[in-house]
Amino acid sequence: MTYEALKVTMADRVMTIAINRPDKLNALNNQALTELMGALKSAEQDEECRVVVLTGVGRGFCAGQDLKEHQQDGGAGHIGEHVARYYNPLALKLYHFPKPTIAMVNGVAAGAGMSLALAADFRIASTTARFSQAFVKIGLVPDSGSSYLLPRLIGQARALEMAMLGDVLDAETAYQWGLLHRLVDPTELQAVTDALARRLADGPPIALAMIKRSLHRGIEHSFEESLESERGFQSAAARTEDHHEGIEAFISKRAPEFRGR
Ligand code: LHQ
Repeated sequence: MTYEALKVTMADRVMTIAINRPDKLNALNNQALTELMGALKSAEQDEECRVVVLTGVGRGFCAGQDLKEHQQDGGAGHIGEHVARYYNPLALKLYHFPKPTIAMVNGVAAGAGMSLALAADFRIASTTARFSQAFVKIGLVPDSGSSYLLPRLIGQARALEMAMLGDVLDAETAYQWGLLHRLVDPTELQAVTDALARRLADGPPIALAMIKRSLHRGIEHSFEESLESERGFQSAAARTEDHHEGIEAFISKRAPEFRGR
């Protein structure tokens, strides 16, 4: 697949999807939205791909919806349709993605661009990153999963403040608030992301996919339901070759080689 609004690369079992509209801080037009979905689907199907890194080219991560294109398309009248067509499927795809995902936040993440970062499993940001629930500034409300994900990550009080004021949060505060897994110097962003991606790529793929589903359920379900759900996942995990490989590697004091079987 060829991309115009993205740069997609594959190395060491890691697919990097970089939104490539740097002049617009990687704001999402219809083309970028369509390509993002296509790239995620191909990462899902590609057996060689074990991890996905989402990032932006240039000084921005993603400034959310391309407001100029949306205005030209006469967007205000059918925002609901636009969200249903592009953003909700994208947020669902990313949140439920069956392989580990990392948002490598190189710069500003605003509006739906911030929502995408929230839907990833990991957020590694450079000190140049900034975060804004920009929706309110244009008279809109959080979408693409922010109303669900943000309070769960930073708590209701801080989420309400971000959503109702739309202020730009600096990376240091975002880190202190628990929004980020790592905060690094811009010069170290790629290397720190690569190291985490490699660790995840070496992990047991089937167990990793189930861990994600299990923790998602844990947030949504009761304790009793979670125990039952854990039991089911554990039984399935125990039937994988990777589990046996993990045990054998432990006993023979060597690193395991997980194959996703
Ligand atoms: C942009 C954008 C942008 C176009 C920067 N669009 N060009 C869903 C469904 C349907 C409709 C509506 O929305 C949604 C969900 C959403 O995502 S709503 C939220 C949309 N995003 C925003 O409201 C953020 C708008 N951008 C900003 O507030 C600022 O640009 C931030 C705070 C992100 C960065 O500020 P600065 O670092 O000062 O950069 P800048 O403002 O100078 O932007 C650089 C360029 O990027 C500039 O172009 P220019 O030609 O003047 O150099 C901006 O116009 C362009 N740009 N965001 N969303």
